[in-house]
Amino acid sequence: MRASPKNVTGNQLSMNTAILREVSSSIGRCELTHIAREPIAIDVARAQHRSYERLLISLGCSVVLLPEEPELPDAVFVEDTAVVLPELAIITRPGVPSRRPETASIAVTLARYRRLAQIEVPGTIDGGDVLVAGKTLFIGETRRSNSQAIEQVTGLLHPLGYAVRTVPVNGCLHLKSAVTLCGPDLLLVNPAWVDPARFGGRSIIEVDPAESHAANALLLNGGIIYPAAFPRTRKLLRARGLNVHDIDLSELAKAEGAVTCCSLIVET
Ligand code: CIR
Repeated sequence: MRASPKNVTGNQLSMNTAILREVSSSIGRCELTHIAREPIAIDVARAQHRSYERLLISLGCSVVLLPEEPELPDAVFVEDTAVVLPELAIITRPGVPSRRPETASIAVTLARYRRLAQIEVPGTIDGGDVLVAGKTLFIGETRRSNSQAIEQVTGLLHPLGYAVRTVPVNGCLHLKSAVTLCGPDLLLVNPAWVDPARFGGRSIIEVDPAESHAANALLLNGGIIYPAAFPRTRKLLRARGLNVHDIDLSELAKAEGAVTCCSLIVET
Protein backbone atom coordinates (compact mmCIF):
# COMPACT_ATOMS: atom_id res chain seq x y z
CA MET A 1 0.00 0.00 0.00
CA ARG A 2 1.37 3.41 -0.97
CA ALA A 3 1.45 6.16 1.66
CA SER A 4 -1.83 8.01 2.03
CA PRO A 5 -1.98 11.80 2.26
CA LYS A 6 -2.61 13.22 5.71
CA ASN A 7 -4.21 16.55 6.53
CA VAL A 8 -2.43 19.32 8.43
CA THR A 9 -3.38 17.86 11.79
CA GLY A 10 -1.91 14.53 10.77
CA ASN A 11 -5.28 12.77 10.50
CA GLN A 12 -6.02 10.47 7.60
CA LEU A 13 -8.14 12.18 4.94
CA SER A 14 -11.27 10.30 3.90
CA MET A 15 -10.70 9.18 0.31
CA ASN A 16 -11.26 6.54 -2.33
CA THR A 17 -9.07 3.50 -2.53
CA ALA A 18 -7.90 2.55 -6.03
CA ILE A 19 -6.79 -1.03 -6.60
CA LEU A 20 -4.24 -1.33 -9.40
CA ARG A 21 -2.00 -4.10 -10.64
CA GLU A 22 1.39 -3.67 -12.26
CA VAL A 23 1.68 -4.34 -16.00
CA SER A 24 2.48 -7.99 -16.75
CA SER A 25 5.68 -8.76 -18.62
CA SER A 26 3.55 -11.01 -20.88
CA ILE A 27 1.17 -8.18 -21.94
CA GLY A 28 2.24 -8.68 -25.55
CA ARG A 29 0.16 -11.90 -25.49
CA CYS A 30 -3.01 -10.09 -24.35
CA GLU A 31 -6.49 -10.87 -25.65
CA LEU A 32 -7.52 -8.72 -28.63
CA THR A 33 -10.99 -8.59 -30.17
CA HIS A 34 -11.47 -5.45 -32.24
CA ILE A 35 -7.96 -4.18 -32.92
CA ALA A 36 -4.91 -5.59 -34.68
CA ARG A 37 -1.89 -6.73 -32.68
CA GLU A 38 1.02 -4.28 -32.48
CA PRO A 39 4.21 -4.63 -30.43
CA ILE A 40 3.80 -3.17 -26.92
CA ALA A 41 6.84 -1.43 -25.41
CA ILE A 42 6.70 -2.79 -21.87
CA ASP A 43 8.85 -0.02 -20.37
CA VAL A 44 6.61 2.63 -21.90
CA ALA A 45 3.47 0.79 -20.76
CA ARG A 46 4.86 0.62 -17.21
CA ALA A 47 5.86 4.30 -17.21
CA GLN A 48 2.37 5.27 -18.40
CA HIS A 49 0.82 3.07 -15.73
CA ARG A 50 2.96 4.79 -13.06
CA SER A 51 1.73 8.18 -14.32
CA TYR A 52 -1.84 6.90 -14.00
CA GLU A 53 -1.10 5.78 -10.44
CA ARG A 54 0.41 9.19 -9.58
CA LEU A 55 -2.62 10.96 -11.06
CA LEU A 56 -4.98 8.88 -8.91
CA ILE A 57 -2.94 9.73 -5.81
CA SER A 58 -2.95 13.43 -6.71
CA LEU A 59 -6.74 13.23 -6.97
CA GLY A 60 -7.02 11.91 -3.43
CA CYS A 61 -6.93 8.14 -3.91
CA SER A 62 -5.11 5.78 -1.66
CA VAL A 63 -3.55 3.28 -4.07
CA VAL A 64 -3.22 -0.44 -3.43
CA LEU A 65 -0.75 -1.64 -6.06
CA LEU A 66 -0.77 -5.40 -6.56
CA PRO A 67 2.34 -7.08 -7.98
CA GLU A 68 2.30 -8.13 -11.61
CA GLU A 69 0.96 -11.55 -12.61
CA PRO A 70 3.68 -12.53 -15.10
CA GLU A 71 1.63 -15.37 -16.63
CA LEU A 72 -1.63 -13.40 -16.92
CA PRO A 73 -1.13 -10.96 -19.81
CA ASP A 74 -4.27 -8.87 -19.18
CA ALA A 75 -4.07 -8.70 -15.38
CA VAL A 76 -3.36 -4.95 -15.38
CA PHE A 77 -7.00 -4.44 -16.45
CA VAL A 78 -8.38 -5.03 -12.97
CA GLU A 79 -11.73 -3.39 -13.73
CA ASP A 80 -12.91 -6.58 -15.41
CA THR A 81 -12.50 -8.72 -12.29
CA ALA A 82 -15.11 -7.12 -10.03
CA VAL A 83 -18.05 -4.76 -9.68
CA VAL A 84 -17.63 -2.72 -6.53
CA LEU A 85 -20.67 -1.14 -4.91
CA PRO A 86 -21.06 0.47 -1.49
CA GLU A 87 -22.88 -2.61 -0.16
CA LEU A 88 -20.80 -5.41 -1.68
CA ALA A 89 -18.30 -6.38 -4.34
CA ILE A 90 -19.23 -8.92 -7.01
CA ILE A 91 -16.27 -10.96 -8.20
CA THR A 92 -16.78 -11.58 -11.89
CA ARG A 93 -16.18 -14.66 -14.01
CA PRO A 94 -14.43 -13.07 -17.01
CA GLY A 95 -15.67 -13.93 -20.47
CA VAL A 96 -12.37 -15.32 -21.76
CA PRO A 97 -10.80 -18.32 -19.95
CA SER A 98 -7.32 -16.76 -20.00
CA ARG A 99 -8.54 -14.01 -17.65
CA ARG A 100 -10.37 -16.12 -15.06
CA PRO A 101 -7.35 -16.70 -12.78
CA GLU A 102 -7.07 -12.90 -12.35
CA THR A 103 -9.96 -12.79 -9.92
CA ALA A 104 -8.42 -14.79 -7.02
CA SER A 105 -6.01 -12.10 -5.79
CA ILE A 106 -8.59 -9.37 -6.39
CA ALA A 107 -11.09 -11.22 -4.18
CA VAL A 108 -8.51 -11.41 -1.37
CA THR A 109 -7.86 -7.68 -1.69
CA LEU A 110 -11.50 -6.60 -1.93
CA ALA A 111 -12.45 -8.73 1.07
CA ARG A 112 -10.68 -6.09 3.20
CA TYR A 113 -13.28 -3.53 2.13
CA ARG A 114 -16.50 -5.29 1.16
CA ARG A 115 -18.68 -8.33 1.59
CA LEU A 116 -18.07 -10.48 -1.50
CA ALA A 117 -20.38 -12.25 -3.93
CA GLN A 118 -19.21 -14.41 -6.84
CA ILE A 119 -20.54 -14.97 -10.35
CA GLU A 120 -20.91 -18.70 -10.84
CA VAL A 121 -20.72 -21.08 -13.85
CA PRO A 122 -22.19 -20.76 -16.49
CA GLY A 123 -22.28 -17.00 -16.00
CA THR A 124 -19.59 -14.85 -17.56
CA ILE A 125 -19.23 -11.11 -17.18
CA ASP A 126 -16.42 -8.53 -17.41
CA GLY A 127 -16.50 -5.48 -15.16
CA GLY A 128 -15.96 -3.37 -18.29
CA ASP A 129 -19.51 -4.23 -19.26
CA VAL A 130 -21.03 -2.79 -16.09
CA LEU A 131 -21.81 0.91 -15.83
CA VAL A 132 -23.02 1.93 -12.40
CA ALA A 133 -25.14 5.10 -12.43
CA GLY A 134 -26.49 5.61 -8.92
CA LYS A 135 -28.90 2.77 -8.18
CA THR A 136 -29.04 1.65 -11.84
CA LEU A 137 -26.62 -0.82 -13.39
CA PHE A 138 -26.40 -0.83 -17.16
CA ILE A 139 -24.88 -4.09 -18.38
CA GLY A 140 -23.59 -4.54 -21.92
CA GLU A 141 -24.64 -7.55 -23.94
CA THR A 142 -21.28 -8.49 -25.44
CA ARG A 143 -19.24 -11.59 -26.20
CA ARG A 144 -17.84 -11.34 -22.67
CA SER A 145 -21.06 -11.02 -20.64
CA ASN A 146 -23.93 -13.49 -20.89
CA SER A 147 -27.55 -13.60 -19.76
CA GLN A 148 -26.81 -16.09 -16.94
CA ALA A 149 -24.39 -13.66 -15.31
CA ILE A 150 -26.79 -10.77 -15.80
CA GLU A 151 -29.50 -12.82 -14.03
CA GLN A 152 -27.11 -13.55 -11.16
CA VAL A 153 -26.22 -9.86 -10.81
CA THR A 154 -29.90 -8.95 -10.84
CA GLY A 155 -30.63 -11.56 -8.14
CA LEU A 156 -27.86 -10.17 -5.94
CA LEU A 157 -28.73 -6.51 -6.38
CA HIS A 158 -32.50 -6.36 -6.64
CA PRO A 159 -32.89 -6.87 -2.86
CA LEU A 160 -30.49 -3.94 -2.37
CA GLY A 161 -32.70 -1.61 -4.41
CA TYR A 162 -30.72 -1.62 -7.66
CA ALA A 163 -32.27 -1.79 -11.12
CA VAL A 164 -30.40 -3.72 -13.83
CA ARG A 165 -30.85 -2.76 -17.48
CA THR A 166 -29.25 -4.60 -20.37
CA VAL A 167 -27.78 -2.63 -23.28
CA PRO A 168 -26.94 -4.01 -26.74
CA VAL A 169 -23.35 -3.14 -27.75
CA ASN A 170 -22.03 -3.37 -31.30
CA GLY A 171 -18.55 -2.84 -32.67
CA CYS A 172 -16.47 -2.58 -29.49
CA LEU A 173 -15.20 -4.77 -26.65
CA HIS A 174 -17.20 -3.61 -23.63
CA LEU A 175 -20.13 -1.37 -22.75
CA LYS A 176 -17.69 1.06 -21.18
CA SER A 177 -15.76 1.27 -24.45
CA ALA A 178 -18.93 2.92 -25.73
CA VAL A 179 -20.27 4.88 -22.76
CA THR A 180 -19.02 6.13 -19.38
CA LEU A 181 -20.14 8.60 -16.74
CA CYS A 182 -18.69 12.12 -16.79
CA GLY A 183 -20.90 13.43 -14.02
CA PRO A 184 -23.69 12.06 -11.82
CA ASP A 185 -26.21 12.35 -14.67
CA LEU A 186 -23.93 13.02 -17.61
CA LEU A 187 -22.78 10.36 -20.06
CA LEU A 188 -20.05 10.36 -22.69
CA VAL A 189 -21.25 8.14 -25.55
CA ASN A 190 -20.15 6.82 -28.90
CA PRO A 191 -23.54 6.52 -30.66
CA ALA A 192 -22.06 4.23 -33.33
CA TRP A 193 -21.56 1.52 -30.68
CA VAL A 194 -24.46 2.02 -28.30
CA ASP A 195 -27.87 3.68 -28.57
CA PRO A 196 -27.93 6.84 -26.40
CA ALA A 197 -31.72 6.42 -25.98
CA ARG A 198 -31.04 3.43 -23.70
CA PHE A 199 -29.92 5.81 -20.94
CA GLY A 200 -33.13 7.85 -20.82
CA GLY A 201 -33.25 10.99 -18.75
CA ARG A 202 -29.52 11.53 -18.57
CA SER A 203 -27.59 14.22 -20.44
CA ILE A 204 -25.36 12.99 -23.24
CA ILE A 205 -22.13 14.20 -24.76
CA GLU A 206 -21.31 12.41 -28.01
CA VAL A 207 -17.68 11.73 -28.89
CA ASP A 208 -16.23 13.50 -31.90
CA PRO A 209 -16.98 11.17 -34.86
CA ALA A 210 -13.27 11.07 -35.76
CA GLU A 211 -12.42 9.59 -32.31
CA SER A 212 -14.33 6.33 -31.98
CA HIS A 213 -12.48 5.11 -28.84
CA ALA A 214 -13.05 8.39 -27.00
CA ALA A 215 -16.02 7.41 -24.80
CA ASN A 216 -14.02 5.92 -21.92
CA ALA A 217 -13.45 8.42 -19.09
CA LEU A 218 -12.90 7.77 -15.38
CA LEU A 219 -15.03 10.00 -13.17
CA LEU A 220 -13.29 10.73 -9.89
CA ASN A 221 -13.88 13.42 -7.27
CA GLY A 222 -15.91 15.54 -9.68
CA GLY A 223 -13.24 15.50 -12.44
CA ILE A 224 -12.47 13.00 -15.16
CA ILE A 225 -9.30 11.14 -16.04
CA TYR A 226 -9.18 11.17 -19.80
CA PRO A 227 -6.83 9.88 -22.55
CA ALA A 228 -4.63 12.47 -24.21
CA ALA A 229 -5.27 10.62 -27.49
CA PHE A 230 -8.66 12.29 -28.07
CA PRO A 231 -8.14 16.07 -28.30
CA ARG A 232 -11.34 16.77 -30.23
CA THR A 233 -13.61 15.10 -27.71
CA ARG A 234 -11.58 16.59 -24.83
CA LYS A 235 -12.39 20.04 -26.25
CA LEU A 236 -16.11 19.15 -26.14
CA LEU A 237 -15.75 17.98 -22.53
CA ARG A 238 -13.93 21.15 -21.47
CA ALA A 239 -16.55 23.26 -23.26
CA ARG A 240 -19.14 21.62 -20.97
CA GLY A 241 -17.15 22.85 -17.98
CA LEU A 242 -15.69 19.47 -17.03
CA ASN A 243 -12.44 19.26 -15.13
CA VAL A 244 -10.38 17.02 -17.44
CA HIS A 245 -7.13 15.41 -16.25
CA ASP A 246 -5.12 14.15 -19.22
CA ILE A 247 -3.27 10.86 -19.19
CA ASP A 248 -1.32 9.12 -21.94
CA LEU A 249 -2.12 5.39 -21.92
CA SER A 250 -1.32 4.81 -25.59
CA GLU A 251 0.72 1.63 -24.96
CA LEU A 252 -2.07 0.03 -22.91
CA ALA A 253 -4.55 1.05 -25.62
CA LYS A 254 -2.66 -1.40 -27.89
CA ALA A 255 -3.93 -4.12 -25.50
CA GLU A 256 -7.48 -2.77 -25.98
CA GLY A 257 -7.42 -1.14 -22.54
CA ALA A 258 -8.48 2.37 -21.55
CA VAL A 259 -8.67 4.55 -18.44
CA THR A 260 -11.44 2.83 -16.47
CA CYS A 261 -9.92 -0.64 -17.06
CA CYS A 262 -6.78 -0.03 -15.02
CA SER A 263 -8.38 0.50 -11.61
CA LEU A 264 -11.08 -0.66 -9.25
CA ILE A 265 -12.30 2.33 -7.26
CA VAL A 266 -13.52 1.51 -3.76
CA GLU A 267 -15.30 4.32 -1.91
CA THR A 268 -13.83 4.21 1.58
C1 CIR B 1 -9.12 -8.00 -23.01
O1 CIR B 1 -9.39 -8.22 -24.18
O2 CIR B 1 -9.74 -8.54 -22.10
C2 CIR B 1 -7.99 -7.04 -22.69
N1 CIR B 1 -6.99 -7.13 -23.68
C3 CIR B 1 -8.49 -5.62 -22.57
C4 CIR B 1 -9.44 -5.42 -21.44
C5 CIR B 1 -9.82 -4.00 -21.27
N2 CIR B 1 -10.72 -3.85 -20.17
C6 CIR B 1 -11.73 -3.03 -20.14
O3 CIR B 1 -12.05 -2.39 -21.12
N3 CIR B 1 -12.46 -2.99 -19.03
